[in-house]
Parts: sequence; C-alpha cells; structure tokens
Amino acid sequence: GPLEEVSIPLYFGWFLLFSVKNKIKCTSMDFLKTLDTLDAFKKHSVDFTGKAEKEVDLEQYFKPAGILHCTTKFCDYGKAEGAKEYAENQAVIKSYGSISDLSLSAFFVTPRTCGARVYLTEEQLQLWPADAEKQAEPVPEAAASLPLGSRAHITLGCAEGVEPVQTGIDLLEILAQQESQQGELVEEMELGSLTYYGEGKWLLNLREPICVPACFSSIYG
Ligand code: 2AM
Repeated sequence: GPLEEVSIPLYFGWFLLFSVKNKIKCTSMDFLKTLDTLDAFKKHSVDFTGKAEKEVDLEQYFKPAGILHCTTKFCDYGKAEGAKEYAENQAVIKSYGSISDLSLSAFFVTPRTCGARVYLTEEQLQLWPADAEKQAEPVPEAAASLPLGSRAHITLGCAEGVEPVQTGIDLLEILAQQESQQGELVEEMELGSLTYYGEGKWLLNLREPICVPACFSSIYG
C-alpha cells in the first residue's frame, strides 16, 4: 500500500560522523589547493577553463557537497530498480544504524566532480548492491568488469550544474583507465602519488588510507 511505499528512502549509505566531517573537508581542500598550483596541473588547465593558460581556483570551482556520505543504494523512494529488495535485505536491516570505519584510499578530481574513493571491507560489501557498477548511466567502457565496490565514493564537490551521481561515473572511468594502465604518474606528493588520466582527470592515491567512522543509515529528505 502507499504507507509501504513512503517507507523506502531516497537513498541508503554510510554517513560520516559529525566529528570527522571537518577533517575530511580540510584534507580535501588542502589537496585542491596544492593541485591547482602544480605546473603539471596548470599545463592542463584548459580541461577546466576551456581556455589555454587561464588559471583555475579549484576551491571555488567545486560547489561543496551537502551531507558527506557514501551512497550504497539510490532508491528514489522505491522508484529505482531493486529499491524494495534492497530495503528488505536482511544484511541491510541488521546493519541499519551501525557504525563502521570507512577507508578512504584516494582523492580524485575531474572537470565535473571531486570525490574520495572508498575501499570497502568484506563486511561492508555485504551492503553493496551487486549491480552498482553496472547501473551507471552511461556505463563507462570496461567499468562493468571492475570488482564489486569499485564505485564506492564520497562526493566532495560538483562543478556548477553537475549532479552528484556523476562522481561515481567519473571514478569508474578513472579506474577502468587505471586497469589498462593509461595513467601518467605525475608527481609524488606528501599525501601520495598523483596520476593524470587525460581530459582533466586526476587521481591521488593515498600513501596512508584515511579512516573515518560512519553510520549506515538512510535519507528521506
Ligand atoms: P553520490 O552518491 O555520487 O553523491 C542523492 O542524490 C544521492 O544519491 C547523492 O549522493 C547521489 O550521488 C546519489 N545518486 C543519485 N542518483 C543516483 C543513481 N542513479 N545511482 C546511484 N547513486 C545516485
């Protein structure tokens, strides 16, 4: 009935605890600040500006994301494919409200989005939909063959007019390129190694993953 339908949220995911939100915001801002001052980045700034040699201020370029979280299942109040099945899944029901550590393994930037890659544990993968990597629209080439959980990320910011759903698609595209070794290692930074994947796609693999506690829950709003 209608009551059952309203009980399915907009999306499920892991929500960063209040105490660590600022830490992640600061670390990612520091990364953006450093990235846009690198000569290697300036050399490719046309990817962001459309004009050669025009400087970009990445901190201004990306509009900050609202609630920092890693989406597991976008349900669209039950309208998305598999939403009801996900909401009724025993692992989902059992884990609802529980806290676990998310391991952030990389930061990435494209002309559309900025995000952090999340490396999921076996236990966290129990909450990951089997078709999450295949459901991206449009599916980046070769992304369908990436391991389960490859799409897991936290959206940190989007360019003007870009929807956050784009962040996972950008990540899949970068990982597919990584798989076929298309990246160009640009620089060893303090936080890790920076690789350029062309067309404004940058990924910083963290030397030390950043661990952040998060609560598995959902959003209705
Ligand atoms: P995100 O997970 O990349 O940030 C509300 O829009 C949330 O659901 C956002 O966090 C957004 O992207 C995610 N989202 C929106 N549409 C989606 C879709 N079709 N597939 C997966 N996640 C989606």
